[in-house]
Amino acid sequence: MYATVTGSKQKAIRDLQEFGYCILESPLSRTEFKLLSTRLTEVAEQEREDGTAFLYDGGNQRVFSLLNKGEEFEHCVQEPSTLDVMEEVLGFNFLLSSTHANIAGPGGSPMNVHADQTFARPPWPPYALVANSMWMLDDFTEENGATRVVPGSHLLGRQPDYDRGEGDVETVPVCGPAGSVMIFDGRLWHQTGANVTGRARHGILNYYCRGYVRQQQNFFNGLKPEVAERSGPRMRRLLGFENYFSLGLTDGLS
Ligand SMILES: O=C(O)CCC(=O)C(=O)O
Repeated sequence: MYATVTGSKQKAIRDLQEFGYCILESPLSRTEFKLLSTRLTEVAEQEREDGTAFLYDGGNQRVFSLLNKGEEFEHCVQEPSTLDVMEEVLGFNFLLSSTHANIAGPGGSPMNVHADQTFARPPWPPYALVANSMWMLDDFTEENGATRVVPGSHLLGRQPDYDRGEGDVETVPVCGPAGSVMIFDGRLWHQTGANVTGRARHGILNYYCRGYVRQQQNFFNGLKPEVAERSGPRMRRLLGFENYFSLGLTDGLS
């Protein structure tokens, strides 16, 4: 038995330490969930209609830069109980690295097995530099392409070695009811599963990094000004507007 859906922060942290991931019970009300899910579906449909959609792997779709695409996504990246667990993995004043959606469509193929800290050359330190969260906007099942993981692989502290056949390592699906949030260590080997159903599996990936790691998205360049303007202290900190010790200073001042 690996990680299971939990409402307990202590169990979540134990699962993260042992297996490299945990699954939190839905932190959203039904109304909040509906708003988030509806907005993602609308944006994804719109991008397919207007020809700007990023389609890949035979049926899958990425929707990038969600913060520019609806206030619902601003609430999601700041959800307190997920940030609370994230802080256990990434430490004080961690940052939002990026937020985008991955929709595993019918017929979509599995992604290659990988860990999310590809940018870091080996040897990796014995802790995560980044961590991801997968917001399940549909029930995640083995059939509809639930994210698959190699439990415990975060402790290997390296990427799979494809030359030694580790790209074909056995993975297990991480299933949970719609609304659940899987949080996973940046060193965990994982992949999108294959969706063999007739309906899309929607997930939002809110990806975070330590306060001294470069963010995946350049928010100072790409974020709509109105999003930065309406952001409160927590959001400003996540975006990188606050300093991290002597990093990120403005004119030599914190
Ligand atoms: O969509 C998923 O289930 C996982 C996506 C993923 O592995 C990634 O974007 O790195």
